Amino acid sequence: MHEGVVIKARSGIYEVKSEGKVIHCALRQKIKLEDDRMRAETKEMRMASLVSVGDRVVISTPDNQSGYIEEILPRKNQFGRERIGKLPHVIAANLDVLLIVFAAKSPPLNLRMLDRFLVTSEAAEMESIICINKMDLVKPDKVKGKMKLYEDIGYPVIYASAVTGEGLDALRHAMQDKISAFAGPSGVGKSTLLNAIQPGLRLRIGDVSERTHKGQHTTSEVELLSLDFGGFVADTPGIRSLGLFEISTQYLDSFFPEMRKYLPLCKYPSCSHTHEPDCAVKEAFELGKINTQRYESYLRLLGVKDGRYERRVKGAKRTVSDKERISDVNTMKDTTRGKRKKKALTHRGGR
Ligand SMILES: Nc1nc2c(ncn2[C@@H]2O[C@H](COP(=O)(O)OP(=O)(O)OP(=O)(O)O)[C@@H](O)[C@H]2O)c(=O)[nH]1
Ligand SMILES: [Mg+2]
Ligand SMILES: [Zn+2]
Repeated sequence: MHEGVVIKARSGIYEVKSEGKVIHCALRQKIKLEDDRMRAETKEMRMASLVSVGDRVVISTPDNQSGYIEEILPRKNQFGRERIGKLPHVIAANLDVLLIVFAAKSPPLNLRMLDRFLVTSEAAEMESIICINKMDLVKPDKVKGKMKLYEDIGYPVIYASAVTGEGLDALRHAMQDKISAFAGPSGVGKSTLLNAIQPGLRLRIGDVSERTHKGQHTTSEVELLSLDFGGFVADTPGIRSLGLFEISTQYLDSFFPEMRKYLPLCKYPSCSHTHEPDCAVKEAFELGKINTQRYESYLRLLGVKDGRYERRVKGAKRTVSDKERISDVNTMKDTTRGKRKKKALTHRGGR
């Protein structure tokens, strides 16, 4: 019996890297039967999430060439997407770092979507690094100005260009000796960057349609690629913001690092930071300590329809009727939230 990491999964055959060798493994029937983590309508889908790239497994190798997966070890985290009408699909498990890649331009830099990726990554307790690619297409200062907000929150931001080579060393440094994944919308240049980081990977690259500025979903399979300078990286297919794992609204506030320090100071432990009195988060927002865009992202993810919130200028009326209704329901239903949130906070610590 050996331990290994699944580096590729395709039609029921898993490539497992163990002690420097790659062994093609099948899954023991007993695991398939025992597993109730995922109940899918079709065999393929179930397989896709039962064992995923990045999973640590115990294998037996009767003939040294091929083997069996005997046990799947518990995951420390998982990154994946929702699919309309289907069960969620785990794209990669046990990631040390999620590199969230967006383009400075073409497709346009969508910060709302970036917030969704960041929250998903926080929820999975992965380290997140933001990478803004295609810096060759823009005036750098403008984009850097936009991104300062994220640097202030504490997220590392790497500015890159696969064309000029900018940022490639910083990316290599961030990935070295880690299990990482490149995630982000389609067409932002994830595969192109990886090809530039390690020539020889020869990942397929797509065109960004000039007309729609939308990517074409060129990458479809996920594989952990071995890095010459140490570590593994997964190139993942572009994910539409809609397709990210749903995030529980219960802990949503703690997935916004800049809100965390204010959470214990709200009067009500179950505060949704929308309409409650003595809310430390809203107070911080009013004082300009929490960015409006980010607060609006929070409201949207909470389920507020338009996610707009205007700072209370003297005498001005707030526009929060939708959220008030939603958070009223939350407050009524969920009395244990504060306690659990505190636990989550201590556990996660600060950034
Ligand atoms: N100008 C410029 N173009 C780039 C850069 N990086 C990638 N591109 C182009 O952007 C397009 C999309 O690149 P891909 O690497 O296929 O994008 P992707 O993120 O892997 O897309 P999916 O696999 O669909 O998720 C290609 O035409 C690349 O040549 C860059 O730094 N600058
Ligand atoms: Mg790709
Ligand atoms: Zn509050």
